[in-house]
Amino acid sequence: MLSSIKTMFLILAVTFLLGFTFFYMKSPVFQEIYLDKLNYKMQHKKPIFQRIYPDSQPVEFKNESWRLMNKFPQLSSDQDKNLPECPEIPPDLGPLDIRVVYNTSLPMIISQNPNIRPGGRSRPQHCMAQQKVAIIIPFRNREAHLKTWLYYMHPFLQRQQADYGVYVVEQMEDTVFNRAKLMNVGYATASKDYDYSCFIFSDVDIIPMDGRNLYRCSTNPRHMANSVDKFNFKLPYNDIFGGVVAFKKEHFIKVNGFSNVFWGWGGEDDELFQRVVAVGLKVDRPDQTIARSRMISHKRDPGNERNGKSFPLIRKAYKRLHQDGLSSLNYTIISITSHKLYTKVTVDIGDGEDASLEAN
Ligand code: BGN
Repeated sequence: MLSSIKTMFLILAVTFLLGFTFFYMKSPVFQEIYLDKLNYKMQHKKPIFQRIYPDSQPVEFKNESWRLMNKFPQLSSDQDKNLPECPEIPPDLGPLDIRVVYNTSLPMIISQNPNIRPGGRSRPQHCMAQQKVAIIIPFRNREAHLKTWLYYMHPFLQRQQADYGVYVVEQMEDTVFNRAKLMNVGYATASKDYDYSCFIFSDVDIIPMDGRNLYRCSTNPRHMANSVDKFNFKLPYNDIFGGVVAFKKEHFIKVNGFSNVFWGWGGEDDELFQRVVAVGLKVDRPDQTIARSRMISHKRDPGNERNGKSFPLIRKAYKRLHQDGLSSLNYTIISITSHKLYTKVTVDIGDGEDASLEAN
């Protein structure tokens, strides 16, 4: 009797342990810890993060005054080639008051930003920007978030004396969302539009809370949103590379862009990080005090459920790198529309049926 109770107890304990291990290994917590370790195994390359510290003293703004001060007028016509170069660090930048905006409208944002040219383009009037920056935003059914993004980001980018254009890339069909592939389409479309040297890949719901977080490229690919309110302004895991990243054109080509095979939420940014490590690049991160960013909270969108297949894909990133990405990108542009505040690219990227083929 006693021994059968013992046996039953043992069987229960073993089952519990096995079950626990199984679910733990499937959980994002375990996978994220594992992702941090992956680089050490893979090619024995240690990811190196370089911190970028701002040189300038922060300037304090009252409420939203910074949005409406047109201190750095941008240009609405052709630029004089003899202008001096803009300074490395634009003057008068500092922490910003960012909230979710409910009471605005596109006409209001347009009237508050008179120097934005069609397609959401702008550049400084009194100096020549050192970089030409394309901002790529993957999109589907997030009008309210886009409005908040435009409301803050046009004044933000103008204050930073940026020569920039905004590209909103919308997945047309009702199939599972593919953020990474939309980023690749944005890159390809913007590149045909203008001689961009720097590409910033941004979610529509992340707004930087400090003007010193320069939306431009640095020596290495740059992880801008490394201090998000949703994660208490800390990194949830060391190798996180999500939200907003900036790539020099030659670096984005070197990593062959994003993978095209990530359908659904999660992992495509971790995979991009593996590509960066695999080609021997480092990652820059602005200091966490200036990288503070606001994420507009929302429920997970329908059609963008967690991608259950991302973990094995991330582990094999270095194997697929040259076959899967910009070099294998196929899509059909439905329309390219020049709105007053952004260029809207509507695209048919398929439905992932061929994903297993692409992944090989
Ligand atoms: C991670 C996601 C990232 C996302 C961050 C922050 C995955 C892959 C399996 C571990 N990674 O869990 O894509 O940016 O959370 O939300 O899902």
